[in-house]
Amino acid sequence: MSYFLLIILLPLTSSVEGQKEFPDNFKFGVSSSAYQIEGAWSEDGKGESIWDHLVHNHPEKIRDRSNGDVACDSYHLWHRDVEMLKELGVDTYRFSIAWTRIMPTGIGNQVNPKGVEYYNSLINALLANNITPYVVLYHWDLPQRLQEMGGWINRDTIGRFKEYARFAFETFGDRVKWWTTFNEPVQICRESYEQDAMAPGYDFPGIPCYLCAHNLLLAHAETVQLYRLHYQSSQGGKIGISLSSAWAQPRSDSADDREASEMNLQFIIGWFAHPIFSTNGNYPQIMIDRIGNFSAQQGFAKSRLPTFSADEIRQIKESSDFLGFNTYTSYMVHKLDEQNANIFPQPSFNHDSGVVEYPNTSWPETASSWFRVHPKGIYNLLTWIRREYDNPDVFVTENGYSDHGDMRDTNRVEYFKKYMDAVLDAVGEGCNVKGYFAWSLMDNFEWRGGIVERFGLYYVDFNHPNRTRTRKSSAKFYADVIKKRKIDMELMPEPDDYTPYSAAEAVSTRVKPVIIAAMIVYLYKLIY
Ligand code: PNW
Repeated sequence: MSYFLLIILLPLTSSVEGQKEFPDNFKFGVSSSAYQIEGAWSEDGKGESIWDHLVHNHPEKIRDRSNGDVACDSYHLWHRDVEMLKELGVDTYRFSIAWTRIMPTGIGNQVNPKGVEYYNSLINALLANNITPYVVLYHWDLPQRLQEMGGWINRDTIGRFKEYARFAFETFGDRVKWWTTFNEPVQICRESYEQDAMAPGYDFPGIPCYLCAHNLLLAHAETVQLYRLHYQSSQGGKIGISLSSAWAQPRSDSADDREASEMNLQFIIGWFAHPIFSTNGNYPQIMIDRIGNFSAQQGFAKSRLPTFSADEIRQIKESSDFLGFNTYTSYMVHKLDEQNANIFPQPSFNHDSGVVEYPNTSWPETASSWFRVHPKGIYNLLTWIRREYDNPDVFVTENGYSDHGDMRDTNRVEYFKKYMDAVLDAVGEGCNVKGYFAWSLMDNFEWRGGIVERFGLYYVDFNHPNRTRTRKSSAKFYADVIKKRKIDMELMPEPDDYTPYSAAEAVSTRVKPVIIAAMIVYLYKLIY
């Protein structure tokens, strides 16, 4: 009898185990972005971006006063980057193009051939190694010249972006088959204009962030239309957008707290996803209503949330072949009520959304103040997206962990185990998740977090002139997941050996040439 049971149960358990494997066509990758890794900020004709401008004019806004002038120096060291991608065994590499490297002012009358050459070399090397390039057109580094004309608040920027995108499709589209227009529009608009948390760093709540988002959505849709009309059938690629959010965990099971979570997700994800991925298009009704009502109460002649025409709603709807999604963490949420009515300025995005976010102190901390570990969050988000937008194709385009640079980065390994396992749970329930990109290939310039907050699978020695990269435990762990297509919960690999670039070495590299030169001069004088 017991044998009989065993025979029945064995296939069952192995099929449960089997669900924990990544599907055959699931793509694994790593992500990076141009400003965070390339360096060479003004080399070979590159123009100034808003990040170059911010770090040079306001170094005090960066946690350690570092900047991306050299960063990981990938402009020169991309061969090594490709080698690392091969070591990891990834199917695909997500990186961004610096607009100012190929169009120095952002305006299409001037193209920089050296910049084009750089991306051509990188793309060709990836393809030669069987790694699919997954290219982001805009990861936050707007040309400074365009910012001086109003940046994303100016409708003219839509056309400028389209011209840049057209050039990219024309130049790289024979080889690049995966395009993303924008990385994280919420960060681009809210953190840059609403809160002084990104470049250009305005602190102007309640108005510009909605104008920025409106123009970004139009720029996205027009660019996708351009691609679909002129390039998609001949080049055979796909085009989408990467959105982002933390999971909003209701403070309690009460109807009010659950509603706060829904409001938060509609304001953060729905702001961009509803116009593109919902059946009816346009902004979520809750945003239209709340911002409209508050605007009227606050004495505005019309809503601070701009209005799309019927044609624009149609154009934006379905303007993505896939949904890229970045997530790292979760927040606790409850509604803004009488007791805390005055914590946000009026008007402001936070006041409009009517939700208070706060950290759950029982979730483990990371090196970033905004970031605590809560693996269930990614599962909740993926299933929310599936329900809300009729199960679109999703790529997790960023997910990763920040510490202060441990080589034996056990916390990062644990993070990946749990978060990837939660992704598998979502896949098991039918979510169309097609791929996963770890953030990030290597430690890099973490925006306002400088180089203090490190997200890399590879350690980068920012003191070394060669920006030496060394494999952390997490790099070996991720390579194992990719190879076996499942997560080994027991595995904790040892990192590669790493010797920090010492002060003595630094002095000797700089002093040696001086001593040699002095000796030559001395010998010369002695002889003649
Ligand atoms: C991403 N959140 O932003 C960016 O795309 C990267 O450039 C950056 O280095 C990385 O995160 C790490 O900070 C975020 O919802 C987007 O909590 C969303 C969230 C956090 C970071």
